[in-house]
Amino acid sequence: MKIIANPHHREHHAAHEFFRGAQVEAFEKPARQDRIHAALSTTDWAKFIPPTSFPEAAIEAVHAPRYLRFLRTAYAEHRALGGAGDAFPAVWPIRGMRADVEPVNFAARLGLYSFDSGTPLTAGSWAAARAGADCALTGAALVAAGERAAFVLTRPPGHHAGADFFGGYCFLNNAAIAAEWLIARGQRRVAILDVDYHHGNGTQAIFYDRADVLFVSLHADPRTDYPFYLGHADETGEGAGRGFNLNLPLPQGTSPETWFEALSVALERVQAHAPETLIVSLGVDTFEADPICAFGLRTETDYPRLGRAIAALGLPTLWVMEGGYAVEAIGANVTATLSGFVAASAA
Ligand code: OKP
Ligand code: ZN
Repeated sequence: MKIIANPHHREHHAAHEFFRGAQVEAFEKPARQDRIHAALSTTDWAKFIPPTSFPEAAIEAVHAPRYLRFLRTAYAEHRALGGAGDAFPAVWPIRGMRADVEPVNFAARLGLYSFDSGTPLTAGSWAAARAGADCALTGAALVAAGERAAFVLTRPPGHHAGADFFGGYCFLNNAAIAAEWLIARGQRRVAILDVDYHHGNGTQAIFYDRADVLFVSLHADPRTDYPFYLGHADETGEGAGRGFNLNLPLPQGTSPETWFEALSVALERVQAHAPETLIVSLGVDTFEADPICAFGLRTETDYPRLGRAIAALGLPTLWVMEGGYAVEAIGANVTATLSGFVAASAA
């Protein structure tokens, strides 16, 4: 399987984030991709390739031009104002306030284009995220050209980023950018299956009123878990998209057995959509020892089973890396998933 690894990911390295009132080391850190890369390198099937450059139009097909304009220069603006270290938003336009007027003030724009204070904007955030989008597009092009599958190995992740906002460690929605590119290239139906522990609120929002891109997600119940304000079971799509959004929220402590029952429901919905391409937002923060999550998946048994279950669909598949914060196990968990997929695809 070809693996498109983001060569610029290390440029996004947050010094810290805030956790329960304290400054802690950022969970979303460069070692995540490096560990996955090292683990995949030990297999006999992983073929690493660099991304090719895609035009800005492929990003603008998903993200608002004014948001992209902001992101490109945001860190430079922060520094020019005397900002030291990473930029954290501190003010947001909540209900009843205006989001349509772009403020002049930098802090006000930082809040307009974000939804949490847990996503440090660093000197290299744009470079890393933009290269990640190229990785996703490169992978989409490979699968569209007939590859059985490809894996987009990138960070920062993407599934929390919406058309015009960042948050949840995400800036550009890699899975959505890939899906939109496939549709623009003439595919009629694409499915995005999000198995990250957290609900992919950005991906859901981007395709919520559309029937061509199905979004299906298994995740921790937003009543207890991030991103809190989206991801409930009654969110089924709107307008033309009614019926093309499926959320399967699960309680904290969900066992592998229950998780795989929900996966079966998700896979049935994907199959019914008959997509020309399946995009999997792969988060391995469902791991039993993840430091910020609470599901129970195990390295040796459950991740290969996930890979096999996806392979059994027989669909051209683009895997896109999202979360996973147990850094010492992240390489083994991703490799186990993709190895299960590769073995079952060959069979
Ligand atoms: C991104 B992805 C820790 C609290 C959690 C946001 C979690 C984002 C997860 N300070 N902050 O879906 O894995
Ligand atoms: Zn996650």
